Amino acid sequence: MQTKAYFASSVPAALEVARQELGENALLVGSRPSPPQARQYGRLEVTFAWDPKEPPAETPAQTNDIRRQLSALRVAAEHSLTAERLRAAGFSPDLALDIAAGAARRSGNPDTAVADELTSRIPTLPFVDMQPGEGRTLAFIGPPGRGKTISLVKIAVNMGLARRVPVRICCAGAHPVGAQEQLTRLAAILGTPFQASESLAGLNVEGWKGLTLIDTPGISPADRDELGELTDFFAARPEIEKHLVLRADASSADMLHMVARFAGLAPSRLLFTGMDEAFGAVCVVEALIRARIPATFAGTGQQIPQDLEEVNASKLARAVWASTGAVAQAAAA
Ligand SMILES: Nc1nc2c(ncn2[C@@H]2O[C@H](COP(=O)(O)OP(=O)(O)O)[C@@H](O)[C@H]2O)c(=O)[nH]1
Ligand SMILES: [Mg+2]
Repeated sequence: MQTKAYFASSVPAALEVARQELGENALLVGSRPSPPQARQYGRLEVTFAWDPKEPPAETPAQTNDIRRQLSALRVAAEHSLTAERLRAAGFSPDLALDIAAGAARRSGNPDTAVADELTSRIPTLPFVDMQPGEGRTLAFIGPPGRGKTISLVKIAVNMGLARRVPVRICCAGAHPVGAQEQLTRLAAILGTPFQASESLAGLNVEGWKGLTLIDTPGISPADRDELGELTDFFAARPEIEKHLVLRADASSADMLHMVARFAGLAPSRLLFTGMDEAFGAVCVVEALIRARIPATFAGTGQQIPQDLEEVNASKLARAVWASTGAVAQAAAA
């Protein structure tokens, strides 16, 4: 036990200060008139005994301060856990931190906050139903062998023929041997008009009421002339919706490299095929967020026409966030 004296105008006033400073168990041990030299501080000298081992009670202001600090610590811990979980699942460290910071600014359930944050960052655009008499042209561009032709045929069936929208298929440029024949056969099976042209310049895409789908040759880094020809063709026809077709099982760095390579064609959409073969969709989501080019369709298998999905940002975000939990559990096991 220790003692401490307070100068105050009354015993209750001294008790209030002593309880705040020394704790609720401060014990009044005596009071007497203050000596003359201390009278200016209070009429009474009141002495309390207290046990220094008992922590002093916090003032309401201190309690609020501690609560605020605890809540800030909790948010910071949550933030770094989220960032670590996103990073471990394959997001790049800076994007993982950025998403975690955005999620921390959202109120409510932390899991929902991350999914909502991801949803708000994934650019998507729905396929707007075709109106009677409307003409719309979609072109499929990208490197060879990523699924341009197969996606075109899936879209022809699902967005065109199945909805009684007239479809026309065009194929232009120097396609590899057999590719044009494959598309000619597919168009014949679907019963759609088919136009093939050696050069893009010879392609007449105007004046069709319905869906026009253009297959373009796969462009490799060496195909500078073809890329130039495509660039000129699309620059003169800005109304054409250009889907850059990429594989979902590539790394996000590869995807973004392709986006940069085809930037001259100003792709209006990214279309990922092989979602069925990819290990999760983290790379797809990172590429979409970084490229800021929306997705409308995704390929989910080799079956025509059923293996085509319309991309839903919320569904994709929730699937990706749930998959990061599985990665974290596997790492902990
Ligand atoms: N598993 C899977 N394979 C796909 C998908 N889309 C396309 N493919 C396959 O990818 C290969 C190349 O497709 P193709 O349309 O000819 O590519 P293109 O050269 O870009 O026109 C073919 O074997 C397709 O069956 C998909 O969503 N999932
Ligand atoms: Mg092809």
